[in-house]
Amino acid sequence: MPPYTATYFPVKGRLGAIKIMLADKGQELKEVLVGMEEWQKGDLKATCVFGQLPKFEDGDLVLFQSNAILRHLGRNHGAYGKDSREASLIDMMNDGVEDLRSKYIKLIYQEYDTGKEAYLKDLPNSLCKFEKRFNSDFLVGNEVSFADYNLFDLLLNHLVLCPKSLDNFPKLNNLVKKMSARPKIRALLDSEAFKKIPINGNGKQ
Ligand code: GTB
Repeated sequence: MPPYTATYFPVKGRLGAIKIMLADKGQELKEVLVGMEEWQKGDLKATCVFGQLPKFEDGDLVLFQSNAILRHLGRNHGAYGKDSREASLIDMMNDGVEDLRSKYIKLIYQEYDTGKEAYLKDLPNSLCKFEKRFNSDFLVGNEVSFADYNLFDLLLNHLVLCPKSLDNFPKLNNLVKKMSARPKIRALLDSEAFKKIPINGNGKQ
């Protein structure tokens, strides 16, 4: 039996980075997909701590909040830095990824038709903050962390939103290239199951 179960909508959304990290760490994931009709009945929502998915189960530990899930997996699979100093820096960078993801989600679900041009104009101001942090292939230290998986997933979404979005960011391009080349991540990205899942729930990408 896989140790981990994730319950989520049939989209990459906030589960994408978690799936990429688990694949890279050689971990199996059982997925429970929830359709909107079932969700709108409200029974499952009522059991979710914040009324939202993803839900993540590690044995009898039940977690909500995608970033708490990433941190949990980072702690348990050696992707949270070599010491507490690195862990704090990884937290900081992951909070930055969350800030950009929130803007991306707002664009996709609320402003896609009216706000895409302004979003793309401002995007370099967000991306340059990450670009500046790379002294190696990773955001912090010399090992992959949960923040790298999270940023990588979000950059993949941005390359779909605008294929040229990383053109002036060699270090972000390097992250995408290196992460995509990790054999277990490559296998996930190339799998039909992963390719066919939409990024978002409203058909926008
Ligand atoms: N802070 C939380 C986290 O990081 O986990 C945010 C979780 C969240 O926004 N969950 C959304 C949700 O549960 C799904 S992600 N929405 C339902 C609700 O609030 O009742 C965004 C999303 C929305 C819709 C679809 N869809 O239609 O398939 C997919 C993904």
